[in-house]
Amino acid sequence: MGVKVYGPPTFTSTARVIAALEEMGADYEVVPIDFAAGEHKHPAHLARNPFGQVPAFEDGDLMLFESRAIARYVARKHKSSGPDLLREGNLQESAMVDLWLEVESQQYNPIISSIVYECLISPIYGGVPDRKLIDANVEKLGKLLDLYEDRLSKTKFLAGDFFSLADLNHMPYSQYFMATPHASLFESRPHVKAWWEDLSSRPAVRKTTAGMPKSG
Ligand code: GS8
Repeated sequence: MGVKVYGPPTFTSTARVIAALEEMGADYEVVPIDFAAGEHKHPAHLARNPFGQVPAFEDGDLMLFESRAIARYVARKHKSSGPDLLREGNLQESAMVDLWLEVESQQYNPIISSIVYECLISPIYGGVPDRKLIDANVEKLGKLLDLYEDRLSKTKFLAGDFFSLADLNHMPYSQYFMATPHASLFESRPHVKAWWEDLSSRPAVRKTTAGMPKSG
């Protein structure tokens, strides 16, 4: 039984898993889930992900949900054949990877996902973007990216001078964010800009983002 990723491949959380699989050169199959038909809330999918969300992941008899946990599993499973995304052989480097993984999920994700939702997703469903919420989060993101700019002026990638899962996990929402009118938050910070250009031009990332919105 091969690896299966359940979910639309262009959705951010599904894309996080696919990007990890692509980075590690792993074989996998995407099983699309029909959101319009509410398939994510059907019993068959709830058995895979009890929150009725995507992605869900299957590797033989191992079933997982939560994209960041799945990406870690993929990085560990294939660490001898792909890039070392977790640095678990080095206590200090792995601590820095863990730290920036936490920054992504606890600080970056809530802010950037709100901007992306208001600017790009809500209008698809007939919603009116909440200007106040966008402005507040754009201000917060600017402050957060100042910290990133400082960090990236000292090291090439977030956890150090090596590419890691901490960088990769930033990709899905950043890809969408760059298609919002607020992309200048990245463009105006030279180290953040260079980091994003590096990240977004990786072959695994290009393949993953093929069906996603593009900047500009
Ligand atoms: C979030 C999954 C999620 O929000 C993860 O896997 O990282 N922390 C989880 N999935 C959204 C699609 S965005 O990619 C989803 O399935 N939403 C449907 C719903 O909540 O009903």
